[in-house]
Amino acid sequence: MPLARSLSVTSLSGLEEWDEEFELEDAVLFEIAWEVANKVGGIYTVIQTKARLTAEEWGENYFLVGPYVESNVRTQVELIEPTNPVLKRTIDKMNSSGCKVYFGRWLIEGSPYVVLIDVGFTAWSLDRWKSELWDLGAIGVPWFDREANDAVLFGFLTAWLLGEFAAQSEEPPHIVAHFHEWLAGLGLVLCRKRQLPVATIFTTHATLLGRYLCAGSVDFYNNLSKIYHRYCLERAAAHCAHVFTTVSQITAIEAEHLLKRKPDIVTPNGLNVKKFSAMHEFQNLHAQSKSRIQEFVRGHFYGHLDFNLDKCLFLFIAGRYEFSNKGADIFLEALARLNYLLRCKKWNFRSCFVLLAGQPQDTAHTVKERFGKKLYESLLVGQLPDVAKMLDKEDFTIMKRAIFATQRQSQPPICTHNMLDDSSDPILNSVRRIGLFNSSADRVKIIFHPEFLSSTSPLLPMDYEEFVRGCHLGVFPSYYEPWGYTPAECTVMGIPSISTNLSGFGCFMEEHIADPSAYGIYILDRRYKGVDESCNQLTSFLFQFCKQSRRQRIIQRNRTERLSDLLDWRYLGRYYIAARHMALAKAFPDTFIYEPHEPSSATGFRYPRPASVPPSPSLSRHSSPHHSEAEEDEDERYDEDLEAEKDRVNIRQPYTATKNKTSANLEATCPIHNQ
Ligand code: G6P
Ligand code: 1S3
Repeated sequence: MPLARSLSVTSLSGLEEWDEEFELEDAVLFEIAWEVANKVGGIYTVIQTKARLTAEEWGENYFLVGPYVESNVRTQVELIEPTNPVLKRTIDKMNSSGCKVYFGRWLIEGSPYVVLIDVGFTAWSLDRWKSELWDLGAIGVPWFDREANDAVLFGFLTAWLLGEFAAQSEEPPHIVAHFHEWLAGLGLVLCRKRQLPVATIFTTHATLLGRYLCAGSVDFYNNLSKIYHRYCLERAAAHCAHVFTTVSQITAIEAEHLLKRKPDIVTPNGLNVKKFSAMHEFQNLHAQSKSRIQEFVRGHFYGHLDFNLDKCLFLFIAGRYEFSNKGADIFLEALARLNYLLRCKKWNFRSCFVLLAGQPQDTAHTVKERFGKKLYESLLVGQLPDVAKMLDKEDFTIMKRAIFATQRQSQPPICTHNMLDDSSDPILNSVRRIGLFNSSADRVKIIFHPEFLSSTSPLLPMDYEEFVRGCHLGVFPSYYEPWGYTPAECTVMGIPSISTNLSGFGCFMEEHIADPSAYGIYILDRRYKGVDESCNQLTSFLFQFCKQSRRQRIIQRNRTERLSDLLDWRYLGRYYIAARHMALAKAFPDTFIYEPHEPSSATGFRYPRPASVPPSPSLSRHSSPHHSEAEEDEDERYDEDLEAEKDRVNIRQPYTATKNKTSANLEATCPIHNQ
């Protein structure tokens, strides 16, 4: 009995309506990654945020496949009996043949099914499988590379799972298997070698060589023995896939040169955007979170709080600790230059980045409580209080003690933790070199919090999301960044950010927004400028940002938040859908046909420049929100502009796809599309 599944995405206010029906028949989707229910980095975010949309589309026929990690399963997965009879037989068969395979629901939005494989349990097969791999493609995996050993086990086990699933099916099945990153890639290679009835997709989120070549400080020679065989696995998967994808245009270029295959389609990363019913709710959240950050800063700088916290701007950088790849090097240098400019110009504000909790406030609370009690007692007996007696000797002693405690001789610390490798830590060494030590003359203060943020931390009890909301600007001047979730997360929370034209996110926004900086999306040129020039541009972005008034910042945040539809999986998920249709058509040409539309005259959707912003031809000069009465009407005019733009590029019909008639109008929207 054919299954008809339909996907209806109609609620994207800013972008387009998209309502389509297509039949996938009995097709089953497996999405395979080492980061399924196993947080290591950005791939986890991709899969976890996309799950709801994919589960809506594929329903009972969507299965994520990842490694079994007991600690993760305990907190994230509800283990259940397999619901699909074919999959149940498959798992039973594997488990009776010496494997340990679990089935459950991943407790995230969309509650997708997960198949989790305990690779350690089948380690007894490692040598045999490695020798098979050698016979297959002369890829030799050394014994000491634990990650690559896991990749071999995971690869053979996932290919076993898919092969067994096909064998257990009564009718010839239509399986789509989407593999992410080199760690999962071997399963794909084996599917093709064994000629399984599987339409395969391989997505690379970064290339191995790209990452190594860009990270200047990585110990290249001592890592040489780990690079080549991993690269071979990655390249084999890219070449064997029916459809090969990367997460951005910039990584597509990298893949073309380093993996020698041009991606068939770019599948940009989205987020699960939650809209507030009240338009300005996110502004209130900014104010609430900011006051908690202010409290932390008050505590960190106690005894040195000679600046007005209300005029303090909070800038931050966050991410995997790859000092130069993530651009922490040029951020620190730019902060030193900004400090100089602010000191010269005597601007009436300061800036901080990454932040801490307060103490003197406790004393104030204690004295207030005691004061209130005496006031209450006096009123109870019907007398007005004698103000001279409201504070007694003990109150004064407590207050004096608090004041003495705040009189510190040393500067406020840079780092919130004691670092084991203090003398070799690249951030601390950079701070020493640029001499930003939080002295009272410095207009730029630095706090380094070298740990993941958590609401249970006694130091700064905030989750990352709350922290981002309370800041003013996220600064991510990465050199190597295939996509870059950090600025994307800022955008959907209405917080402006700086990214670069070497990051997938930066290039994507540049392509889709007429004047990104007017929307609080500052894109640094790290591709065509030297380091010093880029650093000057970054300093200029920071300086211009610091010069904005509160009103301008509020307007800019509103604009930033308006872009969130662009980053929603409900919009970006279409590229994954297109990749799956392409793969189905290539693997099962008798059942599925993929027909891209003729290229249209549309040039792709672009957010227009906000009405009140004068044209800014130069990338290095950014447009601040105009400070005029006209801003009051801006929202209305913006909507009109957007409607006009939508009509111009005719974005309401991206593409439709049906069984035996899969069609696409991808040229208008896909960054890359080589059929
Ligand atoms: C939000 C709040 C306002 C507050 C403002 C502070 O917009 O709704 O009440 O004044 O944030 O903005 P700032 O950029 O100075 O943190
Ligand atoms: C990679 O994680 P990373 O921080 O090592 O994959 C992410 C998800 O696609 C991507 O956002 C990021 O740029 C890559 O670098």
